[in-house]
Amino acid sequence: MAKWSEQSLEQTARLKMLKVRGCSYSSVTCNDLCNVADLFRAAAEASPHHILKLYKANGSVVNISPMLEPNSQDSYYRLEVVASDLQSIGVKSDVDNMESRLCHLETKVQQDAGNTPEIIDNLKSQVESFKRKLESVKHLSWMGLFRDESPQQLSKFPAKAKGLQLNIEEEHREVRKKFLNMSSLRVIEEVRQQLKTPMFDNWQWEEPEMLVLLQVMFTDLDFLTVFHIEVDVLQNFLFEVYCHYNNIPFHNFQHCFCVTQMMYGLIWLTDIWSKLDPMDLLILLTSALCHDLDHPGYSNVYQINAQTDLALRYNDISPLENHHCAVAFGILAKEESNILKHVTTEQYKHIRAGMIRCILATDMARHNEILNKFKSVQPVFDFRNKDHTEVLMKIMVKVSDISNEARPMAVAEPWLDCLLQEFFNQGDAEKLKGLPVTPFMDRDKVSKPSSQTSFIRFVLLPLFTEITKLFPCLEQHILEPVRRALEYYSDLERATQQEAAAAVANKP
Ligand code: LUO
Ligand code: ZN
Repeated sequence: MAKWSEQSLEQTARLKMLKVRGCSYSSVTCNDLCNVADLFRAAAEASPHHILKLYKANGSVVNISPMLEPNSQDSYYRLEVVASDLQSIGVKSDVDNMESRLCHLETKVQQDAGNTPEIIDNLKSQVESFKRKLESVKHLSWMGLFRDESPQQLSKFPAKAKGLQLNIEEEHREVRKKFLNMSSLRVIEEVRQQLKTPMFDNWQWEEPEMLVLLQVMFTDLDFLTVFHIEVDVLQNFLFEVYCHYNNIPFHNFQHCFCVTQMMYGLIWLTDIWSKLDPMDLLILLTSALCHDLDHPGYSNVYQINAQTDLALRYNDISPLENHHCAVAFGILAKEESNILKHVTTEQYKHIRAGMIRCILATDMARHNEILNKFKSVQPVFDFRNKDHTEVLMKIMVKVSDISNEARPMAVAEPWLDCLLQEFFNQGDAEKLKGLPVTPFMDRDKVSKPSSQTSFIRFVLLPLFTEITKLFPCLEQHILEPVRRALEYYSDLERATQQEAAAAVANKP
């Protein structure tokens, strides 16, 4: 039986000009999959027990499948033999058992001797470092050896939580220092103008700079004057929001910034800043900022199926969105970060109710409910009608939330890779736990182009078309780019299918 080697067996086999023989999409069978995997195994001289992972030149993982896109002269795949068949030798459970036996022993000794002998601390750090080595190999999630930094997991191992927590707190301190140092600088006019359009490229900016740009948005919409917000309170609020987004592939602080920046752009492009009450503008921007706070990287379906604490706490009713909103008001409950400190009780009630409505509206399970409501009022829209403005605000937060494809392709496409990475992590976890695998989260079944063409055709275009009926100027700013994105992914989908069909035709 193959044993886990001291360090991950990394044999980088540059597979130049490897033209993988594809199969027709519908006829992909294990046979074909095994043939392709065998081909890679042979190339990497790996045994049947070794686990292979294939990476693109940019480091993202690709599935080893007959649908694999052929590489070209100047791009290659990187093949790694990342592990042996650890499940069969049960490394994961052995390590877990060792760790829990150690924790049990530590508790027992503390009860008897009143303290923890050095030997136990040494043992624990050795187990910890061995586990870190195992987890350090990326994408072992489907082996049950994934770096699970969820609060539930961390609460079981205080030492690990403490170590990880220190790193995160150090990083936060660094970001805060840079943010406050930069916040006195004046942002140049060209950047301020770009900030008001969907062309803005978030990938060019680091987290302290994004915090400065968020402060610019709140300032340029005159919120500090209208709501008597002190600059240091706003900075504390923005920093607390930053600290409460998690380090996960998609629903992280970058996503929060993108959604807020798109909302800021929509407010200016639609001229809605002159048509809505300033409180409603504050609701829109603050809801966008807070709409995914403390997202764990696993969807509502996962929360409910896995019966997580969130699902239990919110009775399966939009558990994530309820949590995001509760975290937001937890931050506002603190004196030093309460940007609503000086508003009247009536204003506070209005703003709170508006934020709850808008953040809860981002649950995609309610997509059709909200879009149909908007479709019913759009033809007779009246900005003086509360029902009309309330559903418009929900639509604006929803549009901002899923609008990556309205951005330039170079900005949008990396977001889809991040999203699929987070979705596939969930699909892996569902497989490991024996839960139903969410359809578009199964890395063995989802192709990037076809999932995106469906999403654009059936979700994005109907939504963006409806809001463009109310604000025709959005045709050029968000509808046109999304139509171009649909063409791009449709071409990609056709090319992939033609490649597969050609491969079948040429099959010996
Ligand atoms: C829509 C959505 C829900 C949860 C998390 C992310 C997303 N977003 C996207 N999903 N946000 C932006 C995008 C995007 O550009 N593409 C996709 N693509 C696929 C995977 C998809 O179909 N997502 C999807 C569609 C409908 C749905 O509920 C009705 C949930 C997710
Ligand atoms: Zn979001």
